[in-house]
Amino acid sequence: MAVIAAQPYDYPLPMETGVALMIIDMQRDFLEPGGFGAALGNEVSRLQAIVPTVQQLQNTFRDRGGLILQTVEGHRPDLTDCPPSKRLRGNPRLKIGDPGPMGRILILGEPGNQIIPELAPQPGEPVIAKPGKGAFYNTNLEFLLKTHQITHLIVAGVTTEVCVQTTLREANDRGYDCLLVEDATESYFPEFKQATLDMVRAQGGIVGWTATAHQVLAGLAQWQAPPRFSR
Ligand code: C5J
Repeated sequence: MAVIAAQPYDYPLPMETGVALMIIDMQRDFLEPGGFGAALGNEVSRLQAIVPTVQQLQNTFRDRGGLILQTVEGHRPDLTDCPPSKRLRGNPRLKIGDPGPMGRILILGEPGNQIIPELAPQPGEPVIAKPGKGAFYNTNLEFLLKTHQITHLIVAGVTTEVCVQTTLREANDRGYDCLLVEDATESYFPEFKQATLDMVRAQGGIVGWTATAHQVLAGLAQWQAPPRFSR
């Protein structure tokens, strides 16, 4: 049995466990100027600070043969999967689907919708396109996790209180044991990040666990991916 030192208590990782690293929405839309995040009026630069830490987790999972899943938030070019409420909310300067400096805002396949080059997936690493904030809504994520016999999710990415937290809650309700990596997630609003970390691990881990990347890496050093996950 491997263990990750975590809050509110140690996160147990039995050797036969299916563990996946889930990296949420590390796409140019949220991390670079001119994308969806900036169109909503946010200062995007603070999100870039977590990139090396997420990269470290990604490299470790690759080395250990663990499953790595990434998500991107995006919509079909014809916007049939984008509710008008989402497009119009807040009357942003650039709406979803409008042409922007990195192509059409939050549209699948556009330059702004690409995962940042530092975290680009390797062949065989699934990328789930999601039209909503939660990664389970209108996607085949649950099917994919079941196929790979995954029960434990180590979660990183942006933004902490929106897509990351929504996905954590969706996963928790479906029975997954989720650990949010404190320094591998970020928000445009530091106080919202802190509140999310506190909420996740409150009440005995009502949504899951939190730990630093250092703690996760130390715990993972004792764990070896079962052969079925080896690539
Ligand atoms: C947002 C996300 N914030 N990935 N998306 O709209 O958190």
